Amino acid sequence: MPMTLGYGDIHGLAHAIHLLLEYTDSSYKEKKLGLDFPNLPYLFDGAHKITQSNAILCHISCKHSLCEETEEEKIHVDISKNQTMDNLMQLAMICYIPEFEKLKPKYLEELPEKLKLYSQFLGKWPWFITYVDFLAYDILDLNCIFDPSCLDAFPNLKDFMSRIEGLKKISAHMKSSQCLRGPLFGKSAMWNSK
Ligand SMILES: N[C@@H](CCC(=O)N[C@@H](CS)C(=O)NCC(=O)O)C(=O)O
Repeated sequence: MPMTLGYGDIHGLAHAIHLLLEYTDSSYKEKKLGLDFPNLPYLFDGAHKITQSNAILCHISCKHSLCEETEEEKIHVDISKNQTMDNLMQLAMICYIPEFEKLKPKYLEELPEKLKLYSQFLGKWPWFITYVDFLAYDILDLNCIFDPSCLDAFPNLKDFMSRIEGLKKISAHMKSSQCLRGPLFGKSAMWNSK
């Protein structure tokens, strides 16, 4: 039975695999993904082939009329989705480097200042906005796994997390085997890896 190689229309990481498959006379076919910017994750929705996690979230959100509407909402969404991505990268960065144990105390020391900004941004509102609620939940959740007491000083963020977890469909998903609670990072990470 032929193997199937799936990748984008680029040289990238698949070239060496192609060479080896040819060299070993292996029987294989290619699944051309047709992605503009091949990456993971990707979402295929009918004719749409989408990469970039925030573009995927935005697409799903717009399909369900959960998109921001006013100029103020658009700015709010843009700021918060980029902020959550920055904070996710900061956490991922320390988790992937060999000096993880050395850098962890500094991360933990700076974490309350970062969380304070989320707390002030949310203020008295029940939600951030649109799909940003799930991004904000995710970064807060990751930090709670990293430091379980990190939200103790921020009751509005704790309440926000409970509200997300209390949504009927989210609560059911979290109880299901489909909900992947870990590992958080890939094999080469120094913390919470495969
Ligand atoms: N900015 C991209 C980053 C995607 C990314 O770095 N994906 C990682 C997995 S988390 C990957 O392995 N990409 C496949 C690749 O680089 O070939 C996004 O938000 O989707």
